[in-house]
Amino acid sequence: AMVAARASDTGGKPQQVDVAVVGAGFAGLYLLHRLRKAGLNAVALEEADDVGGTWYWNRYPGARCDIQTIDYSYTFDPELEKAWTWSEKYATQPEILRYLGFVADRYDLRRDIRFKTKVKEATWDDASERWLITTSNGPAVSSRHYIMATGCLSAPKPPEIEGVGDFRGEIYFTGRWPHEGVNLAGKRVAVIGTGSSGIQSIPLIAEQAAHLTVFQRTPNFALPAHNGPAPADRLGLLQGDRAAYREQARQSMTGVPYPQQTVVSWQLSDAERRERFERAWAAGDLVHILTQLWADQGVDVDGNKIVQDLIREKIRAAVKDPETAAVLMPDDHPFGAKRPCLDTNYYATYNRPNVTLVNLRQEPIKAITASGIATGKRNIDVDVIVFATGFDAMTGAIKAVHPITGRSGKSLSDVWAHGPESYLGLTVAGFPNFFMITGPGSPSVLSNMAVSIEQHADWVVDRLAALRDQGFTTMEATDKAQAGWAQHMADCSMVTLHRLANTWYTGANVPGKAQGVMPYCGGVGPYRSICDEVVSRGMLGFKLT
Ligand code: FAD
Ligand code: N01
Repeated sequence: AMVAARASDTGGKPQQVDVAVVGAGFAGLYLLHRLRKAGLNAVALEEADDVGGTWYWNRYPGARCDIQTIDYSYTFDPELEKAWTWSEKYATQPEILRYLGFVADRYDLRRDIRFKTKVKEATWDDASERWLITTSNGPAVSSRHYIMATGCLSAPKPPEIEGVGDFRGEIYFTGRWPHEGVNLAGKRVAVIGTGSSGIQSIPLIAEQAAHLTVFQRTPNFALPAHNGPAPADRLGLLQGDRAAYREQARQSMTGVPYPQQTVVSWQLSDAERRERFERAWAAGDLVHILTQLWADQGVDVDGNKIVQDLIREKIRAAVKDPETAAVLMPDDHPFGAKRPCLDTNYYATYNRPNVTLVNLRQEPIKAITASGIATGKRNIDVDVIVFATGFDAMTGAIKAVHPITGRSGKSLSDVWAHGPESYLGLTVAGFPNFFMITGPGSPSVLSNMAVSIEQHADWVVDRLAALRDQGFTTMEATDKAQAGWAQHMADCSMVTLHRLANTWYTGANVPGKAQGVMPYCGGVGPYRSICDEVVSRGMLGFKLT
């Protein structure tokens, strides 16, 4: 009866499909394509008025990818790869958005996407073995399967600072930047936050604004992107044997085809380490510097500290004022334990006369006032405040659909009250026929997401097709399998340094959020093998009915 009541709230009969997908970003688009090819009829529900997801919303100045674009692309269709050429090593947001639009058109995906449609609630009905999904716009959807491709960096964090409503100037969020752009000429601008979004936008905002004040709480490691054309060596590898290059990415630790480094730091002399570091610094490649220096850099604090020291040296050299340089030097987390940033002129921006850095560790923000920002020490008047304060990552967009009600009336938020639990990062016990793409428990954000998204979507669609072909109607993770996955997740994270930093990977950036390393730390290739093994062992850990 409850289900029927909700359907009638939308004022019409629910739309009947095999599969409901939420989101039309990188993941939702590929899912639609694969579902259609598997003969399953599907609809994607998307809050925005166009495709693109991350690349639709994040239009701030300087927005780009930080995985080389030849790697950060779909790989499912060699013809698609031939039909599109990236103009740069790291494409800009407008170019990536054009690419996703191109993909949507090429595979005629838009006809199955309902735009400007936010999903509000989802309820499993045991009797009919279907999900009922209510929306902000148009009919509800009744589906056999429910896939959340809602993104792990798609729910911006609220400002969390007192007095935002009092401010008389303009306020912007990097993750919701106005489509028409913002004219900052002649204005006094504040940027709060020095994560990837802040670090990409600060140099360009500084060029436009009369004055820029950067409010930094925790300094971050940033590396020069050295953007330009795609590097000849990487392009050569790709073009030499495209299939082998893509396969190596799928089997790699990070989703980018680099070999596993085996030499450890103490087998190298100072000079050899420096030589490796300088080569990596000059390459302008996040994955290279994170994985190719020495094997212990990501697993051992001493091996890691050597990298940190070398980067701090670079910061000291780039920033003229020694006090400012000291404030910019990260000192509270291992390199790589928090997502490092790729920058263009970031540190040099602090040499400009129109840029000031405020160290919030010494003078925390007390409040936002009518005219600007008040710290413990002073009032700083500004015309514009830019929040580059990040996202309620990995679980934010999933929990925003509330409630998601599974078997026996249990809601996902309640089940996850002490932190997200899953099996393979893709499914949750008690929630039949429910799937998450790059959710907590997936390698997602510790990888080239394009590779993880394709793997997740392929695995899920193949399972749905197999289920249908074998005459089953439901699949659900067992509690035991889920507990085993939690243990395996914890074991994997113990051998990395991620647990030693307070970051959005661990939930530490959102006040009150449950703490724990959310992404799977065991690597993309090993993760893929596990997912394949689950299938080859007769859907190990799943109940099929
Ligand atoms: P998204 O692109 O986030 O799409 C999710 C969609 O779901 C959104 O369009 C959203 O509107 C919609 N949605 C969510 N909730 C609802 C709801 N309730 N109802 C209806 N619609 C809903 N990853 C990399 O691997 N390399 C990079 O270089 C890289 N750069 C990044 C740069 C930025 C600025 C950011 C923020 C992230 C970056 N990422 C990068 C991560 C990036 O999010 C992923 O690579 C990828 O784009 C995610 O695709 P997705 O489809 O899973 O999610
Ligand atoms: O967000 P973040 P982001 N008062 O959470 C500060 C991807 N991405 O949007 O560290 C004051 O990293 C916060 O300080 P602290 C990428 O995966 C990629 O920049 O919590 N300050 C931090 O400095 C990335 O990791 C690209 O002390 C506050 C900053 O705001 C992820 O998205 C570009 C505050 C937030 O940094 C998120 O990046 C952009 C407060 N109340 C994003 N709250 C590429 O380059 C937060 N901060 C590809």
